[in-house]
Formats: sequence, C-alpha cells, structure tokens
Amino acid sequence: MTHTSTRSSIPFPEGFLWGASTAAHQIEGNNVNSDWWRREHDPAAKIEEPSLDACDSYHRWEQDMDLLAGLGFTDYRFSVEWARIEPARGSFSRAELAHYRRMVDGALARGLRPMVTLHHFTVPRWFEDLGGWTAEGAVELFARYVGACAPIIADGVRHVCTINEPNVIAILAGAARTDDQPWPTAGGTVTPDEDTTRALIAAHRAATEAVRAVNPDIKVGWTVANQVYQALPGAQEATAAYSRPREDVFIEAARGDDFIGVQSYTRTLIGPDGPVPTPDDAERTLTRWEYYPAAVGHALRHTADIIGPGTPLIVTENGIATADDSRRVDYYTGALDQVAAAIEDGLNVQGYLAWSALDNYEWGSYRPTFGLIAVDPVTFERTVKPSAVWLGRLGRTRQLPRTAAPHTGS
Ligand code: IFM
Repeated sequence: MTHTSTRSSIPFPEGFLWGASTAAHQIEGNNVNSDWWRREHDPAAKIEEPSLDACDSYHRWEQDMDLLAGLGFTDYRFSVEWARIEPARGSFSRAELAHYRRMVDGALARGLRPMVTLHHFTVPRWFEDLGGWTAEGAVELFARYVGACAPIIADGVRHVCTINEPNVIAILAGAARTDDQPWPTAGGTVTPDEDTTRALIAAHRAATEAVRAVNPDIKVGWTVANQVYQALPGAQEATAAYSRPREDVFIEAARGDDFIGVQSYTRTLIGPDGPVPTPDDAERTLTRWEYYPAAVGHALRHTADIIGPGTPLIVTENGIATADDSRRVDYYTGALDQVAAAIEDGLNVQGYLAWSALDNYEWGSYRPTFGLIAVDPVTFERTVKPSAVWLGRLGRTRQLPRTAAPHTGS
C-alpha cells in the first residue's frame, strides 16, 4: 500500500517508546573476560583497534542517562554483560548484578524506562572455550545466566531483549567456517551456520521462559537485523530465498513473543545471482553502507509480513554513522517519516530507539560514529550533537514528523 497522508506529523501511539540504544561492550570499557576482548588482542584476528576503555560508560552511566533524559528521551536500551556477571562458569558476581540493578534504578529515577538486552554479541571467554552456542549444554548455560539476572530485571523493567541480532551471530559463525569476513555489513554472500541458528532459537526460547519465570509481566522478545533485501527486476524468488535463512527464520521464531525488535540501517539489492554491489554514485556512510533512510520502513513492513498480525514491532536500532551531524538529522527525518507511514497504515509499531546514544566501539573501530552524543577518547567528555537535541525534542512534542512523501515499499 502506498501512503498518501498530507499530515505534517502524527501523534505517538499511546505508550510509545522513544529512546536510544547502546550495548555494554561498545560503551563500558575493559570488558576483559569477554571473547571480544581476547579477539581484539589477538594479532591473527586483524582487528583495526581494540575497545580498551570504550566510552568508560561502566563508570559514567549516570551522566549518560542524565543527558538522555534531559534531551527528552523516555526510554533507554542497554545491555548487561554476561562476561562480567558470570566471569567463570557457575560463578556469579553479586557486585556486577548490583551494578546493573543500580543502572535500572538510575534509569527509572530519571524517567527513563529501561529496556535490557541480555546478550549483545559478546560471551564470556569460558563459554567460547566450551565451543560457544553449538556446544553441548550451551542453551542451558545461557538460560542459567538469564535466571541469575533476576535481581536486575525482576522489578521496573518492562522490556527484555534476549539475544541481539541472532542472524548476524549465525552469519558470523558461517563466516568463521569459510574464513570470509562479512563484518560489519553482514550482507555478504556468507551462509548462516545452521547449527548456530538452531542453537540460538533454542536459547531464545529457553531465555524467554527464564525471564517469564522471573516476572510474567515483562515483555520479552529478540531483536533481528534487517538487511532490507530488495529485489531487482526478475529477482523476486532469488530475494525470498536469500532472505529466508538470513532473516526470515529468525523473524518466524519470534511468533508468540511479546514483541520483536526491528533493526535496520541500509538496504541490500539482490539480483538473480544474489547481492549486487551498491551503485558507484550512491551516497555512502562511514560504514560504507548506502545512505538509505527508507530502510526502516521496509524493515517494519517485511517483519510484519513474515511474523503476521499480532506481534508488536519496536524499532530497537536505527541510525547512521556519519561525521556530518546535519546528515544524521536528514537520515532520522527520512526514517521517521517511514515509521509514521507504517503506523498510519496500521502496523503495530510501539517504539523507536535510535542507534546509538553515544559514539562508540563499532566492533573493531571507533571510526564509524553512530552517536547522538560525541565522546572524547582521552577525557571521555560527552558533547551533545544537534541531532540529539532535535530527536530528543520530539519526545516532548510526542509527534512523529511526516514529510508526506509516499513510502518506498518493496
Ligand atoms: O553497532 C552495531 C550494533 O552492535 C548491532 N547493530 C548494528 C550496529 C551498527 O553496526
């Protein structure tokens, strides 16, 4: 359906989430017991630079929350770090659980509803040594960790994300097998590892049960990376086949969940033989992805088509890596236009969380700056960008802007 509304804005639906997202490893610093920390210090891994202190948000989270709340955001998605909470198999750190509980309380005290992600790409070293997600007992170990997070999530947390971008994890596992390096686009030709896919789906189900056992009122879901596969002429079937193992099976696995997180940044054009390169004249962002603000609209509609009616959609990540903050405002303007159009067309979109609150460690490099807030790498001083002021203000008006352009469905 092509949307034709001429309204310049639409009101946020009741209870709409309006926030920004982060992930522990990307902002906290010194996540020394994690697999990623080990990889960053392994010359064979050829990682451009290690995360080291990151944004020192482990110590500065209060300042970060002050800024977000002051800007007008009402929701903050952050992750808790398994490698800190369970640094050795079966040993749970009371101090780290208390740390994350303080963060939940700190968010609530500032009027920010915390959305907690339990796993965002990093695992404890001991879990990787066991063989990771496909090792025997991996699902039970994850579920035990989730149960141990009860003190963090039991009260005051409305939304919990079990596993972030399971499809990217499965693609990375496939890449590790073939020696390919799809990171960070995950849109390459690598086939996701099927055993990892199965294990992650089982882990998600077990984690969902564990969260519901802690508090049945918590809304549980997982967050899927949407690469916005768009068919070139004659490539409808190839596109559907391409999307299925990389995206659709993970969306289908969310049927019956309380929500699904939709995460998108750019698009991937698919021809009869698979992905085709982005045209030379396309504008690119600092990740080399095509500048394509309409991605989120396609991602929402594709997710709704696959999952079917009933499951609420929340945009849990959306944004752009750029050094030109005015381009970030343009990107968010275009993206929100698509979100508004999707809502007007009847999609049950319940929130929008931008990626990311801070310029942070983009899995191997600090160069791609996704943040609404800049961070000085030496002093850790935070500087609010104009895009943060602009986006935060919409939280106060509770209106999503519309430019009345027809949405670019696929
Ligand atoms: O930084 C990542 C995040 O960790 C997961 N989703 C995509 C973001 C941008 O690449």
